[in-house]
Amino acid sequence: MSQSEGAVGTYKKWDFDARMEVEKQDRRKVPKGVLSLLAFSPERAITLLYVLLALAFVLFTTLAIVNLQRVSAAWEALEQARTRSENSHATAWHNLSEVQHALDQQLSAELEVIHSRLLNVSREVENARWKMTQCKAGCGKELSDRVRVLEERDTLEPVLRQLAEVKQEQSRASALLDAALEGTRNLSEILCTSCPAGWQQFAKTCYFFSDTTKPWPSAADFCAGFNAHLAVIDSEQENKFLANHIMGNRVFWLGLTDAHKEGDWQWVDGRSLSLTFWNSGEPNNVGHHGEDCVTIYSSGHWNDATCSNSEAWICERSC
Ligand code: 2F8
Ligand code: CA
Repeated sequence: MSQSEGAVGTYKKWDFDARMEVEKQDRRKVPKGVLSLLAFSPERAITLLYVLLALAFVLFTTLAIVNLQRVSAAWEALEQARTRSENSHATAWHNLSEVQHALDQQLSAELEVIHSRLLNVSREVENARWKMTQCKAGCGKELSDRVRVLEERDTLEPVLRQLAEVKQEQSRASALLDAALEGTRNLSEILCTSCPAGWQQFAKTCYFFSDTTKPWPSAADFCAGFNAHLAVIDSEQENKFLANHIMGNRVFWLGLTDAHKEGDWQWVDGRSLSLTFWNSGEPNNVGHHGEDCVTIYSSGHWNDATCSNSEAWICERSC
């Protein structure tokens, strides 16, 4: 590089640096846009300021209105909530007072019941007290009597229990005996093939129809002499069988009498009278001596007759 070329370069660099410095200083003083606006005229700047003020006013008013609306809505919501709260409070109060009323009623009813029970109890207590004052020696005796009865009952209890057991045993033994007797009877019936001469057989039993007559006691003795007794009737078939062997208007003594007690008819073998074939109007116990012995007609009907009368008779014995 030449010397002149070096001088021009130095000058250019100095000029450029000077301009840069001026620009820097300008930038430091005022913003460029505002300065350019204000730079036109003061009226225009004032107008601009008014516009800005108006805008600020509008913005402020808008914000105020919005806030007012929000406050109003909040107030309304608050009012509604207060109304709801008041309503629910009133409802709750109403319900509560109803419940209280019901409880009051229930309580007073229960109190009345308790009161009446207490009255009863106090009456009973009063009654018992009165009885105690009235009850002196007599009650003591009554009490001791009751205690004695209770003690006796305690003593008797085992004896009664034993007695019941004995009765049970007796009843069992009696049942066994009955069964054994039944077996014996069946056996004797099986073994029974024929009756003595002159005796009639019916259902394993032999019967003797007399040709002569005797008073009832003698007839009974006669039968006993043959290991038999006057006829005892315990079925309709048996009564019919006997009636069929009676001819005409003949009558025969049966083994039935009430000689021991009027009206209490008993068979000679000890069986009680249950099945009867009394003739119409019998037994009538007529005559001076009464009628304590029974005869059977050919019709099969019975009549009470005087025992001392002389009549035919029927003996009976097992085969
Ligand atoms: O001999 C006594 C007898 O007389 C009548 O029978 C024939 C009586 N009968 C009537 O009166 C129906 C029996 O009762 C009486 O025993
Ligand atoms: Ca009679």
